[in-house]
Amino acid sequence: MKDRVDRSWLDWPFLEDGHRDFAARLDAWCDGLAVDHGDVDAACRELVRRLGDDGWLAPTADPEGGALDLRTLCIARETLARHDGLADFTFAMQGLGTGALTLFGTAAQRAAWLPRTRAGDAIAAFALTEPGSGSDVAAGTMTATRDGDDWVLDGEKTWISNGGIADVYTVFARTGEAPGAKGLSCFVVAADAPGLTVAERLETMAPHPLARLAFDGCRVPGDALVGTAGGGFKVAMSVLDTFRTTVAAAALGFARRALAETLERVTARQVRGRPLADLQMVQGHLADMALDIDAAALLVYRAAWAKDAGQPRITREAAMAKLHATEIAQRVVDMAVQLHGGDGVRTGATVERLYRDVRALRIYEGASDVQRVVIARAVLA
Ligand code: COS
Repeated sequence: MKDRVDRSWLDWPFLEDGHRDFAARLDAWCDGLAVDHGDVDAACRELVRRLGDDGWLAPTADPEGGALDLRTLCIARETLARHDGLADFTFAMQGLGTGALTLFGTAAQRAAWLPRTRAGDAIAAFALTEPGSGSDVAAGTMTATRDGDDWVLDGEKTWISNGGIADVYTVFARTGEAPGAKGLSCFVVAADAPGLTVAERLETMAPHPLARLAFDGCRVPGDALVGTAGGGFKVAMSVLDTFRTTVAAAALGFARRALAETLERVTARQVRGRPLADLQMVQGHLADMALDIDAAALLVYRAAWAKDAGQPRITREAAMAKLHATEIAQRVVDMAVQLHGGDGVRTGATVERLYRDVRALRIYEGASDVQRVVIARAVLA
């Protein structure tokens, strides 16, 4: 297929030559990526292995601690999502699952896990959501209780991506310093910790490893605490500020692929002897898709650039990027399906896959209405 993907954004001043080079190399690497998704656990393991072997997971974690290069993470997710949603997923989870360690971990915590997750030798997961608290993180009820030098974790986490195949989880639990947001703490928990089990595997419309986890007297050593006792909410929010921006980048990748597929379709498909693209109504839709994509990309790389330039918090910018990019990606993909006609809903068609892949992005890591809450608070402050 003729490559119809717009890469002009790579020339934007938000980016440096190193980013442009990274994007070109990863794009070329993805051309050789053909992983069978029949068994998602096996596919994810293979993708982590291959991404790790070829060095692509390096930007997901910094064993020295400190900030990650958010523009690189966004370029990686956008590029991977454009080629293969599961490749994007595996990349993202290595970063989200270890974000608390990179940003808040001790040297020993970082040394124990980050070289392994960056090499693809260990799989990471982020365990925040509970059966009774998704959007309202401060309402989490899972507990962590001091017992001698150890902590004992009791409760449940659900919708945990990589649940079931992860080697390490960053887990948020109530340690009781205060009610609500100020009484949560973060822990790093190895998957083989006694008392941690996978209670249920969850199936979704865009399959990936997902589970409900049970912690039943799960004992971890005192040095499993990440950051300070009672500081877990801020750990979670700081990690989400970074990774919400990357969710927006993944949405952008899906949208760009949808537009590229659509351009191919409307130039090849004939109506009354002329390409579909000659119809003004079709051109109008193409214009809307391209405009939506550029506007979202500007928000994504504005947020990433602000973070990399040293802005202490990008809560508002990340929320704007996530809200807008995920909403427009849904619209763009939907229009791509529409312009493909019957072929758009045919099982196995690229746009049919994108239609399923893009939906969850408006829900996870802060649903669209949570992003509106975050933006409104920033605007009102
Ligand atoms: N970075 C650092 N600190 C932050 C922060 C951020 N992004 N956001 C909030 N905080 C701090 C606040 O400053 C406040 O601390 P102080 O009292 O010392 O000022 C504290 O954390 C509590 O903040 P707030 O009162 O805003 O918390 P709320 O309980 O009202 O929650 C929302 C705010 C709804 C925005 C939050 O719970 C959220 O993001 N929910 C969605 C979570 C999510 O993404 N779930 C999916 C799970 S991951 S797949």
